[in-house]
Amino acid sequence: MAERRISSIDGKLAEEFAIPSHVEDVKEKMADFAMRHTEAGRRVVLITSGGTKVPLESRTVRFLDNFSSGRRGAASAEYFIESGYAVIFLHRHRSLYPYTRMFLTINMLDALQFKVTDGTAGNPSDVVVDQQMLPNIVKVLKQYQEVKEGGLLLPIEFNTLSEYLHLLKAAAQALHPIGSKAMFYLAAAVSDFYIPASEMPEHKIQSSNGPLQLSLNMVPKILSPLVKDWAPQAFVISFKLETDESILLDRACRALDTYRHQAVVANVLDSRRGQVVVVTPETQVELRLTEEEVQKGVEIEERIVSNLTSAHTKFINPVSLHLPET
Ligand code: PAZ
Repeated sequence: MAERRISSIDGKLAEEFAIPSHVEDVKEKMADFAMRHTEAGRRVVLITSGGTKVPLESRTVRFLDNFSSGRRGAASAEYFIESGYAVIFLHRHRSLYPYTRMFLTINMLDALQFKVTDGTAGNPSDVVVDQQMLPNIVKVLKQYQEVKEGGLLLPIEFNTLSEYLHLLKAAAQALHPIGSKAMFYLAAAVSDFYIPASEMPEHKIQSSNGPLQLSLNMVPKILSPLVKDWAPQAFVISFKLETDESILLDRACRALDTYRHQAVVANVLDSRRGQVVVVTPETQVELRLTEEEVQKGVEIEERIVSNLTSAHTKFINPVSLHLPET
């Protein structure tokens, strides 16, 4: 029964979601990355980040989108790297990106000037950075360059829901050989609904036809084959977002019951920057920043990553219980 469900999700993926032409190349890249870092003694985390776009027309003019900025995924990538992981960053095109995320609201051209020598500005090859406009730029640039030199971050972009689903499947298969050394940190906000290609109009929907009624199908629950089939030994963390706090923990527990993975990070839309609950089959641990920590610039992602990397260590090396012989 379970096998039939898994293969039907696979079939649905192939039939109803356009396969990106570069998926096999990306899979090979991810597999090489994972193997190289595992051989060097590192663990590998696959982070998904950002929202998904669901097209309404095949020559897409309009689409359904969601709120996710990608900040959680981008910040977490930095903390995972700091904790010794190599990171595959499967993110939505133009969502927040590790390291550059800190400077996104700044107009770069306002932060750059031609160097002034002897009272004259002008050698166009001499550009200086106003470090007041880009706080911490030197520290962040150093970190970024070290990460680049160490090849610790593999960025992979997606845009549409179809791309996301196929690339996540490819990632899971690429990480299969490294077994429990792989972590999946599924922080992207993925649409639950879509219009199948067979039911999608080709051209721009005309407003002259009157009010628009949409009928959306359910997106297949890809966590199921990921956990059971594609990467069965991996440490898998999903995220659950609600706006109604009263149903959050119940939904998180239900997800764990259904998919049998290792943990759910549960959060509420309005408080997600300062408070989450890490739910496992045995525990519910609340992580919360104090007002003082928020003021100091502490980020909740640092706490989430610390909690999960410790849990991953225990997952890889379960403590065997030696009972005294009687
Ligand atoms: O991307 P962001 O930093 O704005 O928000 C993070 C988040 C709320 C998308 C993430 O924590 C999350 O809960 N993702 C899963 C959402 C869901 O499908 O329930």
